[in-house]
Amino acid sequence: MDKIKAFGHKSPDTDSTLAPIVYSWYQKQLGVEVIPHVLGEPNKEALFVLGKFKVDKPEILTDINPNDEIVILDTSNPDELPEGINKAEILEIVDHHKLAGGLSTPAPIKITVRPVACTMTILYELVERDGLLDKLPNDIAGLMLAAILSDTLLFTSPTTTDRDKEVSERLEKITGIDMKELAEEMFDAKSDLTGMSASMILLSDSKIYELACKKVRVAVLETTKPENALNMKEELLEAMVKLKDNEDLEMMFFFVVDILKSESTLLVSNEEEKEIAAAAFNKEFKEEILLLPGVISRKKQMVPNIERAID
Ligand SMILES: [Mn+2]
Repeated sequence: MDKIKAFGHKSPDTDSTLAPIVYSWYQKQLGVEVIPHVLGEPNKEALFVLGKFKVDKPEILTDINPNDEIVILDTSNPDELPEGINKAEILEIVDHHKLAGGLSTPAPIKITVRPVACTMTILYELVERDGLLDKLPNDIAGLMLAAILSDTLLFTSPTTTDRDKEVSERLEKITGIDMKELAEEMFDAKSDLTGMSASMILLSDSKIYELACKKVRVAVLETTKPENALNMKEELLEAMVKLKDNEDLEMMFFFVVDILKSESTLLVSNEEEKEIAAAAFNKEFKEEILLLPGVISRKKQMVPNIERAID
């Protein structure tokens, strides 16, 4: 029989790249063999973390076969998963996002969705529940800590809960790693745009939503050096127009998030988007740019505000 495959969402970020590895370690302790996968090339931050803890990059999953047994992590949204996902045999979902609907299974499955900032916080709770904390190896604990730091932007994101902080502190003790130092190294890795085209930048952390019946892409670049991206403004705007055309999108919003200042700069490429964004955040544009102090979370701030404005 084929082995169980675990993976996160498309355009894998640090959580979606590393959670399958941690989940596979966890299942191995329970006597179940699970192979970690990713649905695309991980971002630079995730690759940095894999290198730092000397862990192999999960294999890239290209397609899903109808009888594959799969575990879905860090999403439950079919738009962020391969086509044909409902034909596979979904065994389990572990996630920390809102329920988008659309997945269906012929029989009951295990679903763990908790309102925390990162899949790893939930995986830690499952490992703890099953009495496996003593067995947690340093590298696996390090991956968990790194993903929480990434999803919470070192606890500055409004998605952060007390639970994420508590778990991080325990992981810091287990690994002996200074989490501020680790976060700094990760954010530096993520801010390096060398070798990336405008469209790669737009797609590296990017999700498509159906907002008030409109197909909208909300792309984010978390960085400590926003000027690296903003210097490419013209190319980025051009690439946004092309992407909307290719993907039949009605709108696209690109937020360059300054991790250190906890603010974002929003780029949009037409008048309609400008109006929506100005209404969403109650601010005026200067050129094609809108500066948004305090706006750093796609899930809690960007998407709900845009959705309200479109509506
Ligand atoms: Mn996540």
